Amino acid sequence: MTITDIRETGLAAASGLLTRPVIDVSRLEETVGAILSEVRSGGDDAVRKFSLQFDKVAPERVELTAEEIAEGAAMVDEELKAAIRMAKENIEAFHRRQERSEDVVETMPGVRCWRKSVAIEKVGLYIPGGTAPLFSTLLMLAIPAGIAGCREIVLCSPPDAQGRLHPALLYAAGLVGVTRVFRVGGVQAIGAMAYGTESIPAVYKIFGPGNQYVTCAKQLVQRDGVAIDMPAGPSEVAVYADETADAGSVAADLLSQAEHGADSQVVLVSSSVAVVERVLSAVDEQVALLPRAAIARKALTNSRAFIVRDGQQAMELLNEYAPEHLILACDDAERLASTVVNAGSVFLGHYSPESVGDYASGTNHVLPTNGAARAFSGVSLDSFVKKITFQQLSREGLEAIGGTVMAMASAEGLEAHARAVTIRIEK
Ligand code: HSO
Ligand code: ZN
Repeated sequence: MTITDIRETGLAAASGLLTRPVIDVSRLEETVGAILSEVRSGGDDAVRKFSLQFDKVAPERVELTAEEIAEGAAMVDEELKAAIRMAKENIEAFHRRQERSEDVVETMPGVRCWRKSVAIEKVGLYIPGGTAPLFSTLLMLAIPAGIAGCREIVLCSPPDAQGRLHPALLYAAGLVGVTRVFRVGGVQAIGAMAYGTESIPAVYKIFGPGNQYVTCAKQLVQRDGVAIDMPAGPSEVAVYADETADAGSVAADLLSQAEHGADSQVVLVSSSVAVVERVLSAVDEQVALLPRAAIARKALTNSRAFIVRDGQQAMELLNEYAPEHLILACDDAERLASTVVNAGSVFLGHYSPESVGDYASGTNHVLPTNGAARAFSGVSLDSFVKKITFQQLSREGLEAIGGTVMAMASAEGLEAHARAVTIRIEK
């Protein structure tokens, strides 16, 4: 971790250090695009071919039956089941409160306008594989999808060498109302959900993280009109720690993000040189104890610490960086939090580790990375609905607004627009 002192130089000295490693998907586009178009034309056969080629496993039947899901789920121990249920309750409680009914607005007498949230009928959720697939991410996606009222909630995830999905993933899928489960991963899974195959239904929006091939595939299917949640980049956390912060806790927070992947980014900001030194030595101690030490160590090599003048300069730097997660490990966390303009999710004070939000407090952990927090929000109930506007005019309403529409339509040279009004009024 490099330490940069910006107390004298100001933010300019930091800006080069805050840039993320550039992931250039253009060089992947050809490969990924070719797989997608083969899946589009070849359906299940193509999915099978690529599953064998890339994942070395391709079960004859890709969809799991209800019995298979229940059998897998039954293997989860009671303690983990209870934990998943509690997380589900909290995520559900938080996302349910995002439901809004909007008022009918009478913009002029007789001109009534309103807006309604309507669920996206079919959504696809992608959960990457690995030793422990992130079943928590399935909760973060399927729970709001269920609340929104999505009719078809499709899950795709790559199976292990025996063709099985992780029991906890299956338990979570059963709990949160996933409607169909497929053991397919990679670009072929994204293609299948985008275009549909004999076995896998096409969906209208695809959610979930993945490696750069999966991310590239999501971006490419978008060009064909399939919506996506957001391009997922490497995970990030930034921590602002003042003198009251506990070095061990801050170190653990930094490492909890670093252990996600070798490309994860962690940033530490403090006005105290002593705090930075204490945190970095705690990081050194703790990293050695981690099962994923090698990954975390790699991530730490592209991570940075900054010494700032005060909380205000810290926030200028952090707003510039726009982290996916921001932890304010300081005394006046609430005051600083009110000045956050760019961040995916913010954790206030000394007792709010990011991992709580990752799993169980209720907020969503699918968040904008790579600086996207400047303009994008994390996944929420809104991600699973469209907002449709409605309007209804009375004759009086049309008479009142007609002159305005006619004047504007004529000025744009669009006479049929004007006529649509006059023909009604003149009747
Ligand atoms: N920190 C990740 C989410 C996650 N953490 C899942 C543990 N499991 C999102 O940035
Ligand atoms: Zn995490």
